[in-house]
Amino acid sequence: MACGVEGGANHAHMVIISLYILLLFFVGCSSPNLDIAHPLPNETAIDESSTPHDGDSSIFDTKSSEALCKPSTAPLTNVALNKPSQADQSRSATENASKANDGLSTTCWSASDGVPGHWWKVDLGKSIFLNRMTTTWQYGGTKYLYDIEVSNDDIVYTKVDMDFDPSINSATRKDTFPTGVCARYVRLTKTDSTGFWAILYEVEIYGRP
Ligand SMILES: [Ca+2]
Repeated sequence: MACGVEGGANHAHMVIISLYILLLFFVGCSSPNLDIAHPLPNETAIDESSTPHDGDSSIFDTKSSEALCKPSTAPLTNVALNKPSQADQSRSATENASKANDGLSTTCWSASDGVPGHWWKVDLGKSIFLNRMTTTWQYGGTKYLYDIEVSNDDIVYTKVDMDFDPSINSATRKDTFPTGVCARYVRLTKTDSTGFWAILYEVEIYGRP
């Protein structure tokens, strides 16, 4: 099922969304790469306390990583594909967390508003050295900001200083992990206060299983 458009709180927003829906009718909802100007809903105060942060930096310790992750020469693989995933909320049963890593570009996970702090996470099943990840959002050109955190126990998460270009003008973003990041769980938290909803069509995480 194709993903819906964002909801809105005011009349002007609804009118413009209606126009957008008409546009979708003509171009198809399965085109998340469209760079479409979009109205900003009323901004909501940022609640940084709800954003998961901090953690144990030992996840990047060489000895700890070697104990958890085995070096592998296997081809880089999307190790997140169809793995168990969760989110802090979902807009509907058809736009739940699993839709962000089901391998389908037409399905998505959607939060139910544009408040920053909504998160999505995946259990890779075992600790793996991670290489890079790709996230495909609903819109391009809106400069989504998000934190990437990793964990090996799903309790203590460590924010990763990812290498990405914040000015990239595309719905699909590519982030590279620093060398030696060994993790089983990856959590993505949307942090910007633009008002755009956290709507992820697909998350691909590449490592050598
Ligand atoms: Ca999908």
